[in-house]
Amino acid sequence: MDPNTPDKFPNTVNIGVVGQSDAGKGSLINALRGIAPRNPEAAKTGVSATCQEETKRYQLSDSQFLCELPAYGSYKWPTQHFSEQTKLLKYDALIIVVSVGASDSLQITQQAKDAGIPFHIVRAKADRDIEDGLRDNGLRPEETMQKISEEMSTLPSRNRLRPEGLYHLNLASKDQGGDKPSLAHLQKALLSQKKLDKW
Ligand SMILES: Nc1nc2c(ncn2[C@@H]2O[C@H](COP(=O)(O)OP(=O)(O)O)[C@@H](O)[C@H]2O)c(=O)[nH]1
Ligand SMILES: [Mg+2]
Repeated sequence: MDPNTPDKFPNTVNIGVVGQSDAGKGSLINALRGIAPRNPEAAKTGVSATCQEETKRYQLSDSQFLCELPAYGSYKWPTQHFSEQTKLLKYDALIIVVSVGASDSLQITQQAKDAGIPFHIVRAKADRDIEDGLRDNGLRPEETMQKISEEMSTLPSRNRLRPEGLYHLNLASKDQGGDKPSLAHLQKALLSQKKLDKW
């Protein structure tokens, strides 16, 4: 069982960041907090941090926390028991970080929807997608972005899942380049997130 489940912190707004290993959860948290990856207060990122043992909490505002959940689908955190072990449905909002299309996270997205939890879908590594698109299919950056944005919206709309927002971001560049407006949009949405009053 995860020791840092959201029910232990009933007086804070708990925003869960969930996804498979290497999806970019830690990098997203650092970008949203405006903290460089090697800052001592940053979420650890990269190879050494991909198999996290428990949920880690990072302050976003006075009352709000971004909570990096362990990667689901790992040996210690099989997808089947993940939501029960992390008390996933006790979060006030979820950011679902998808790596390969959005199908890997369909189950979690569906659970969030059924529980009435607002959720945002983020795909990181837009810069790598652009490189791959060029190398594999000779696509221009805007063509790759268009293709992926269609791919990202197909799955939720086909399954009647309504994310608060869909984002495709480059989290690697120091200033987030052209992705700054998108990131700021997500940040603003999160800062206005209140405690869900259903409990
Ligand atoms: N090129 C690129 N690398 C990224 C991006 N986001 C994350 N990464 C890298 O991908 C690896 C995994 O990221 P991390 O945030 O640790 O993923 P986590 O396991 O989901 O927490 C790290 O080496 C990051 O630096 C991105 O947008 N672009
Ligand atoms: Mg991580």
